[in-house]
Amino acid sequence: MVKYIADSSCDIQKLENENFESVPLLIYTDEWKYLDDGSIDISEMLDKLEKYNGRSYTSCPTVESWISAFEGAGEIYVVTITSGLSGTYNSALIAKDIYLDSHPDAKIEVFDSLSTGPEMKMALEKIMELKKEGHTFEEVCTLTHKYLDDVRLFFVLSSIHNLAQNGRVSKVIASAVGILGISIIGIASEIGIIKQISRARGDRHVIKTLMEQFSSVGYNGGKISICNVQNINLAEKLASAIRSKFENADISIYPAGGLCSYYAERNGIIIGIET
Ligand code: X90
Repeated sequence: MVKYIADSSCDIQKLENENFESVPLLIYTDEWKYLDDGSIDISEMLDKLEKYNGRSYTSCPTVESWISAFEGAGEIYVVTITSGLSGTYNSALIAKDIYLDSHPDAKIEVFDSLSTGPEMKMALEKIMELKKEGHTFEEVCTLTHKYLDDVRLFFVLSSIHNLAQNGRVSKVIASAVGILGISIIGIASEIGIIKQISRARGDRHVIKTLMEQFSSVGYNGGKISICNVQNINLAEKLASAIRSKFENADISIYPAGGLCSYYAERNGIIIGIET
């Protein structure tokens, strides 16, 4: 059996393919915890966190949870959140070694997305498409690594409180926390960490900046995936700006799951684009 697996930072609990499985990360405080398995009421979680004065944290999927997702499969494709910010990729590699000990004929590839959310979803869709076209395991691996090189991830955040609290942004970026009304625009860097590229005030300015960025990385009407944390409005405004230049662009808009909602915070959007 073939299996397609991602950690829950890919925002998707179900894909068209029934052999897809999401492996949850954990979001927690000293008092409660949320397993990011699709059961989180995002709006409630955000409210609760915004009112909470203590610290909050996340942790990567356990090795056991990866292994139980692999169970029964002989050909396995795993896409993880960036190894630059999370231990998730490593825990998947450990699970792979353990699984191969007891299933020596299995084939497993773990893709480090050096990114998150939409880029992971796009990689999974690519893998499924390549399998449908009849490619071998080795070909799917090569072509997917190449695809990941060509997809770019952008984000717009109006708070980086949780990223800063958990040491996932540099001190320089963290010093901007709380400047009201300013959004931070950034990208996943080549080594899979957060890189700020601009700041903007107001949706119009945000969209103008993004459109300039997209053309500077060579966007030419390809596929775009936009996940949003309770900000469908900005996602749709961006989609219509893109469509006004590229009429037939294939754009999907969907809500962020638990992990990305926690880090991108309310009003954040994360965008994957094919270049
Ligand atoms: O292992 C863990 O506990 C998970 C840590 C995840 C840390 C970062 C998640 C960022 C999610 C923020 C905008 C996009 C960032 C681009 C990443 C290179 C969303």
